[in-house]
Amino acid sequence: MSDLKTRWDIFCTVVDNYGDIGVTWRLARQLVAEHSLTVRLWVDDLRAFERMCPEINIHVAQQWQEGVEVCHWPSEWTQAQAADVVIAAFACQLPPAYMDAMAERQQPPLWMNLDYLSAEDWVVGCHGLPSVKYKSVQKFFFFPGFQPGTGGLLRERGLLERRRQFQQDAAAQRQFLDSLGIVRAPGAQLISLFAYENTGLASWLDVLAADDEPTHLLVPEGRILGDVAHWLGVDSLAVGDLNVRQALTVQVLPFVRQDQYDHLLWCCDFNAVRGEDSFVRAQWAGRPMLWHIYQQDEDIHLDKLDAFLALYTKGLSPAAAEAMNGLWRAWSAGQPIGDHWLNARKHWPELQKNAEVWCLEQGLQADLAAALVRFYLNWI
Ligand code: TRH
Repeated sequence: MSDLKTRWDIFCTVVDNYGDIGVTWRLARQLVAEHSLTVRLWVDDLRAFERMCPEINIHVAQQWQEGVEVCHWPSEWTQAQAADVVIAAFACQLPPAYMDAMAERQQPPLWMNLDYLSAEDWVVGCHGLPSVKYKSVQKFFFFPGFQPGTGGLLRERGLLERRRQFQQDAAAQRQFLDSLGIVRAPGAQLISLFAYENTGLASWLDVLAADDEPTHLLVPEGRILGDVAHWLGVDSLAVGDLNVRQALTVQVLPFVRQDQYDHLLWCCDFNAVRGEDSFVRAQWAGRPMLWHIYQQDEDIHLDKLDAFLALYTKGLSPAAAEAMNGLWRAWSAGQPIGDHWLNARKHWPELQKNAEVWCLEQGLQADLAAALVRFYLNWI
């Protein structure tokens, strides 16, 4: 596959937060690095991008980053040549002039919509199906997913091996944590917390503070900080702040680049994540985790949550599965989770084993970038 000299265009509109750019940036880099493809990434908002890739110059229309041609998606679209493969991420609307350019090509491009991640069963039936047509150009649905028959998950080559080595290397972990100014108290469990605002947080922090075992909670800058500050009884929090309440140390971290965030997840005993991309990365960390799902209208996110839980807890004993279900559902509903946390702790070795087994099982699937390339090869 590596000698394919096809040109790929990926379109990303940043709806909110970091998931849209997080997924497309990861995918673009991987298509270049592992499949030697020529990739342009069109992004409408470079500021979100800059947070996870500080080299981004938000003032220029075109730049190269890690072999990817990053283009600022202009509000006024001037003529651009359409690529051989066009990916519209998360149902974003392509510029009409670009759609015409696609239709004018002698050989129409492969046009795909890279959809949101869901564990629901219907995804298997819809993955790869034709969607709408624009003139001669057919669009296809491409669904990431956890089950065979879906497009899989983003996973770079050798990721799980790198993760395993890092988790076995105490010195490398210490060096990494040092680089972020994290000095783990002896015997403290490390927890990372990346979540949306959550009224259930206080009950969790109460329990962690009152625990016999120490906890070091690492909170990257972001939307949950207000709730953390409220619980601590401080006006605001900034990067580097360290607060101790009984057994709980709370430290605010900077927003780091994606690779560093991976290493942070690999160091932690437990990761609270959100959205889509950090959720997947926590699974690759192979450690117990908690998902704050992105809220959608009419509570359709709750179906997604339950669909994932059904798969993820399949190998657990009924008691451990119940504990996980309780914890995850309460967290995503903004309800108190203190008791659910204590309940989950009773099943810790089982939850640890399950996280590792789940990760290895998912690692057997073709990764999403490889599945996209395979889809293209089958299509031509
Ligand atoms: O930021 P998110 O909530 O993003 C999204 C968007 O809201 C999107 O519109 C929605 O559709 C989707 O959720 C479901 O969460 P996510 O997906 O985890 O993206 C965060 C990205 O930020 C991910 O790529 C990891 C990255 N990241 C860093 O690079 N450094 C950091 O320090 C942290 C905390 C995250």
